[in-house]
Parts: sequence; structure tokens; C-alpha cells
Amino acid sequence: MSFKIGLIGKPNAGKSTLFSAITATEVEIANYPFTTVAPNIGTSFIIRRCPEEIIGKKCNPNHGSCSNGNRYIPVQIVDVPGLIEGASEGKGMGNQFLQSITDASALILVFDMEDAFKSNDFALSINKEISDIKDELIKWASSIIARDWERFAKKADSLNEKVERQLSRKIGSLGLDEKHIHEIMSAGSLPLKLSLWSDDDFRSFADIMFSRIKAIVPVANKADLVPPEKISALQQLDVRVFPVSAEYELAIQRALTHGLISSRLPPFKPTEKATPKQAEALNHIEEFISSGIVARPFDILGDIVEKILKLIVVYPVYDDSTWTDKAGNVLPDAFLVREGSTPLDLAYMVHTDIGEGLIRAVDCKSKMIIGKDHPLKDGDVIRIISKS
Ligand SMILES: Nc1nc2c(ncn2[C@@H]2O[C@H](COP(=O)(O)OP(=O)(O)OP(=O)(O)O)[C@@H](O)[C@H]2O)c(=O)[nH]1
Ligand SMILES: [Mg+2]
Repeated sequence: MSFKIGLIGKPNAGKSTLFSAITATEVEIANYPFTTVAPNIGTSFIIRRCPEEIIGKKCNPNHGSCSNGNRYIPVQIVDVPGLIEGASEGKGMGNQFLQSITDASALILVFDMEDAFKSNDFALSINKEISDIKDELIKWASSIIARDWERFAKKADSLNEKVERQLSRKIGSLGLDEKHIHEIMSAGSLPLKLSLWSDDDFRSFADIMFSRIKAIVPVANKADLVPPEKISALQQLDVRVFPVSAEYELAIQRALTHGLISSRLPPFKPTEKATPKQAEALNHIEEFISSGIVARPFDILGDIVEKILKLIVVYPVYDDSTWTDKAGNVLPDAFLVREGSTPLDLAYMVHTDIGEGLIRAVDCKSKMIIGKDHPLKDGDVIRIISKS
């Protein structure tokens, strides 16, 4: 499973609380900075209707799960220690922990909305929260790119090989493929001769990477501590910001784990296991999240995948009539791929040999043969026919 989302932000913003709520993992949470001293890694999910309904057989997922026709596709979540100004130069917890999110596809930037509310200018303070962290990330990514550049560029320029390929090897840790690198270089009009790159070019590469490839998604946390009109004011900002209450979401998650409620979605209808005090707290939380002014974390994950990163889900299978793998497992895999991906891209994701040996593919729903370069659609079930 390679799809990863990082939780970043200043200390005490509520990253670990949100992490715990979306991964159902208990981690250390406390009201002082630098509570988290090493990354927490967990699994969350995006939820889709499973094509098992169409074939009328229960699926056997290799990863994640499926219940009531809802497929839970795993997403790795990494909660990193709080970032402070100068982190990219090693201050605070430094950049050592950022290493665990270098290959993340998206970063959720958590900030404390109550802090911003206390300042004179709410909008300005939020914009600064976002830009401070983004600046640190850009500096840190630029330094990864620039590492040992001179030697690399000299050699690369002397070889007769695509610049994108050379760069994808050099900065492979950032999780970028050649298409991504091509997109970034075109958008920034970056020199094709690598020895001409300057500090501005490294910065520009990192900046474009964070705006076009790896999304930074701002989440305004602690919405429960801020008046509703301030939460609504977030809509007037230039960037899209999702207001949440990680504290309430964690309470919901824990209530679910302990059987006090049976669904994360209202109405909660607390069970007889809940004490009157717990039921009252859950009713209050339900009222708050039903008001429509806050976002729910699982919806944010769904939006990141679908609307921000524009990923689709495709199901590779071995047999186009039974929708199984060689061992007879129904719809064993659900892959998140970029919109516009082709059977060839999918084949390479399954295995390099399968990609190299690809002959053709079959759209299992229509039973039509499709070419290597045919764009795939969300929910497609695809048989890959390969020499290997
Ligand atoms: N009221 C309220 N408190 C919250 C919320 N989210 C987190 N907190 C509290 O804020 C404090 C910090 O939360 P953490 O989750 O430990 O914050 P963090 O960002 O992981 O902090 P570091 O690990 O130090 O970087 C704790 O006391 C939490 O209970 C929220 O949505 N509402
Ligand atoms: Mg933490």
C-alpha cells in the first residue's frame, strides 16, 4: 500500500488527536508542545461502493475490508512531531521526522483555529499559519533536491538520457514519477540543462510540487472552541480550509469502539451502554457536527483523493468472468490511480514484469478489449493480459 497522507502543523495544533480519530489508534495527546516525539503511523480508509454488487459475489480484499457493499480502501496516515520555524534547518524536532512524509501524496496542515481567533486579524493569522508551514516544507524539499547537486548535474548533462528520468532517480524519495517531474518542470520553465539550476530553481520546483502534485490541505482545528460566525468566515478566505473538531471526532471514535453508538454518522442514538452523562455529551457533539458548519475527517480524506488529487479506484483481476485473481479471490485489489491512467500504468503498478509484458486489457464490466493507452474510469474492473 503506497498511498500516504501526512499530518503536519505547529506543536499542540491537534495533529495526534486527529490521527487517533481517523486511524482508531490510541496515541499520546497532551496540552503542551512536542508531545509527539516520533512519527505515529496508522491506517485510515476511503470508502467506495464495491463492484461486488455487480458480480453478486462477496469480495476478498487483500488490503482493507468491505462491509455492506462499502469497500474500505486503506490510506496510510503519518502524524509527525510539531514543526516550528527553522525546522528545515534542524530546529525543534528538526527535519529528521519529515523524512517519514517525503513520499506522502498529500499533507493535511492542521492548525489551531482558536489561536487565530484570539489574534486581531483572523484571516491574516490563518494565512500566516498556512504560509509559515508551507515555507518550511518548501525549504526542506529544496534542500533534498539540492543535495550533492553539482556532481549529479555534471554527470547527468553528459549523458544522453531524459532529464525527467535522471531526476526521478535523484529525488526518488519524494515519490515523484517522470510525469510529475515533467509537469513541474514545464510549469516552472526550469532549465533542461541541470548544471544551470540555481537556488531559485530548487525552490520553484518545490513550490510547484506542493501546489500541483502534493496537495497541502489546511484543516482549522478546535472548531468547538470558536463561535460559529468565525467558522463561517473561513469560507471567505482565498484558500479552501476545512474546519473540524478533532476532539469531538475522537470522542465519536472512542464511543464507537466502546459500543456506545453504532455509527459515526448522526443520528447517534446512544445505546444502553452509555451513561446519562456520556449520552448527553454525545447529543451535544451530534448537534455540533450536524449544524453543517464543520467538516468530517472521513469526508476530507474522500475529497483529497477524489477532488484534490483526482484519483480514481480501479480493480485489477486475472479472470474477466469471475473477477478473481489466480487463487479465486473476488476483487482482491483496489488501486488508487491518477485520473487518465491507462491499462499500461495499471500493469506497471501491479508489477514491472506485467507492465513490460502487457498485451492488452479487458474491461470486465463491458467485456470489451481495451488498448494499452485507453484511459481508465473510476470503478473499472480490469483484466490485464500480459506475457509474464
Ligand atoms: N477543544 C479542543 N481541543 C483539542 C482539539 N484537538 C486537540 N485538542 C487538544 O489540544 C491539545 C494538543 O493536542 P495534540 O493532538 O497532542 O496536538 P499535536 O498537534 O499532536 O501536538 P504535538 O505532538 O506537540 O505537535 C490536547 O490537549 C488536545 O486534547 C479540538 O478539536 N478541540
Ligand atoms: Mg502530536
